[in-house]
Amino acid sequence: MSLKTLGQFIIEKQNDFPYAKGELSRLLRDIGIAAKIINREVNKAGLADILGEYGAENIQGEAQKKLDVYADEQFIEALTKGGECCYVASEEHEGGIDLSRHSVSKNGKYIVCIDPLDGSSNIDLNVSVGSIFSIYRRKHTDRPITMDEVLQYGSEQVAAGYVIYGSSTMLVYSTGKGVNGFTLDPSIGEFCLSHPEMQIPLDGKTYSVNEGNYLKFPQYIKDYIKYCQMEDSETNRPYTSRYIGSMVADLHRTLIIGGIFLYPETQSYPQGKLRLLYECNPLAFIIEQAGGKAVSGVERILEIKPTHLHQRTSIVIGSKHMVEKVEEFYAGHEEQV
Ligand code: P6P
Repeated sequence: MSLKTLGQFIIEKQNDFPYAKGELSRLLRDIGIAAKIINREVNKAGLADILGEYGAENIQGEAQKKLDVYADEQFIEALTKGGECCYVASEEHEGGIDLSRHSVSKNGKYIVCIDPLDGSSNIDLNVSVGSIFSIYRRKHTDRPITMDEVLQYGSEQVAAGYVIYGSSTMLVYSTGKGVNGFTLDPSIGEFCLSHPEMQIPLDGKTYSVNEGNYLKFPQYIKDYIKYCQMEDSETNRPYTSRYIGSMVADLHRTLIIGGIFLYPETQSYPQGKLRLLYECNPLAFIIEQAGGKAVSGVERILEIKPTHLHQRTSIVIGSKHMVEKVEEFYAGHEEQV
């Protein structure tokens, strides 16, 4: 495959959007630039004094590590300078950041929701972490941005993607016409197309869930986990259990080889733990574009009505047939109630 950089690919695909004037292309490139800068720091985190508690706490009440803050700053800076983004909702900020007050961004057409460094508690353990982004079109450019413009359904995303800082650094994204993966070539400092037209297998042999929460799961989830563990050669069971505890890493594996990832509601997180706007919606968009499925248990993730920036949801996501099996267990449970 001849070398094709992210920039070349974005421009080439711009023709997929007849009315595109290049704004989304520039926005995606801005995100790619931030990812390369963050990658540089993530890769040397063990060396720099960037490890350790930053002292502050983010709105999740979690100790904010310096790398979280650094990653957030890089995305905000790249999006502000790029001028295509008028508003950012970030895991690291309680409220959104209205960039439209900056002259360069006042006509920005896009709203970006980001988890700048997901799984950052794993940084000190040298486990893969990731950045997740979700892009919406601003609905009204003739008035100040309102929260209802930010709280759009996941199905209204114009683009979404993630960066995984792992054994190699990859950027995987979709603009609604399939999923493409780019691997960072450090020798030239470019993301290069390495995984064109990614498709998630309809079936997999891996299930991914924090089984430490088993006793707190709803009954239909407990029943499904037992189903995964039962011997049945026709359906390749028992499945293999794999849980990294970094959503981007667990989802990337699921996208590549198939499988299912579950973070159900528990007593500790009655709405589920993972965030709708900047974790579940973008990853659900990607997985659906790759031929998979993503539900909360009761409904399609992309059809959940957002009500606030840091809203949580339960999620079951991955290979289409595996998610449908969980839905059967849910329906069966509903009948029993
Ligand atoms: P638990 C990381 O903190 C994160 O937000 C996701 O990346 C990950 O999937 C999940 O939380 C892990 O949560 O409760 O299993 O440690």
